[in-house]
Amino acid sequence: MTEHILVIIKPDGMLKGHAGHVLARFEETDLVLVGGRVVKVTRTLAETHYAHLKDKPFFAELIRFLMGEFHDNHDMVLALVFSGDDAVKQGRAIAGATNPELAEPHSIRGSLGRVTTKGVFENVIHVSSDPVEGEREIKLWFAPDEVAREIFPVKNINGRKEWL
Ligand code: IDP
Ligand code: MG
Repeated sequence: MTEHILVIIKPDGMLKGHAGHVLARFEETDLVLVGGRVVKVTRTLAETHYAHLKDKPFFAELIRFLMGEFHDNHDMVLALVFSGDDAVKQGRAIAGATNPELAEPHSIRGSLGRVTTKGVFENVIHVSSDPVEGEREIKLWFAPDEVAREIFPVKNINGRKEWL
């Protein structure tokens, strides 16, 4: 079934110059790139993106991480939308396990990630973990006009498109 996922090159990946490698890995699949933009990560965006993790002990640190505070204040990330059959399964396989130390050696996180001495997971990319999460995240990070295919229904308000 066709699924849609959000992929983010996180600040550690951006700072270390891994965006091209990540793109190349996704281009080896038959997933279709339908959206891409460099986004400045505000606190609101980071907290909304990770809202479901707000009770985790690492939440405050995670928000600071996504805002680039551990990486030279590099608060610009590359956000991508991919569509295709089993996009979640394919994308998560490319990413590898959440903890880079436990991730498969050839996955992005296994090969390029690390756990810092302070215990922060530098795991290079975010990939939506199910289609519902993918839809929520894509609608958070992208406006309808920023996605090149109409992957979700939109409404027209005064000539402007909004997600339905
Ligand atoms: P995922 O990114 O593989 O989907 P989630 O459980 O959704 O993993 O967690 C979101 C992010 O929170 C992870 O990518 C990682 O940056 C961070 N994180 C998750 N679990 C831990 C942890 O146990 N310690 C530190 N950071 C964590
Ligand atoms: Mg997740």
